[in-house]
Amino acid sequence: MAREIRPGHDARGHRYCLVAARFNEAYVQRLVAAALEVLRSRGAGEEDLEVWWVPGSFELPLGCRWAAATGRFDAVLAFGVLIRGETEHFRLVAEASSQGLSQVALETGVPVLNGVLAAQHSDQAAERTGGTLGNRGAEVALAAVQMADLRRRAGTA
Ligand code: DLZ
Repeated sequence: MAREIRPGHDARGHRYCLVAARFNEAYVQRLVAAALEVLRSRGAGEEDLEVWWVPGSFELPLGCRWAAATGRFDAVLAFGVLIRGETEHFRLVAEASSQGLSQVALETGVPVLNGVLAAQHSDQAAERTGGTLGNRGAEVALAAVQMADLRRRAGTA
């Protein structure tokens, strides 16, 4: 019988760092609040939760890298909201942020979850931060709990 490892949904005994971008902060606050709620409901204690704020989504990878480098966290969650504007900047920041986050995860071995929302307009951001389409922060937090658990079970933590 093959050894099968399925991640659990228990956050007890795991530490999480939420790195959040202040740009479009009203929406990002909602992602962070939903993520914290999930982590607490799954058993994470207040002493196991930290929230670090960076200026914008472009700065998220470096903030996450610093968090991962402390060795204190079982998972790092990045949150930002990009709203398409008139300029090319939206695409550049979105790509840099997404690529940077996966690079940090692969280089450090610490799970880095991508909670950056790229929206066409503010209505779309509202729908996905506690509106009609749920809250992306909650989904990302649940994925973080599973990755932290899998990492421990696999013996790589
Ligand atoms: C500059 C900029 C723009 C135009 N749009 C956003 C955005 O929609 N969401 C976001 O998180 N950050 C944005 N930023 C800021 C950049 O992420 C970054 O903080 C600055 O370019 C400074 O490096």
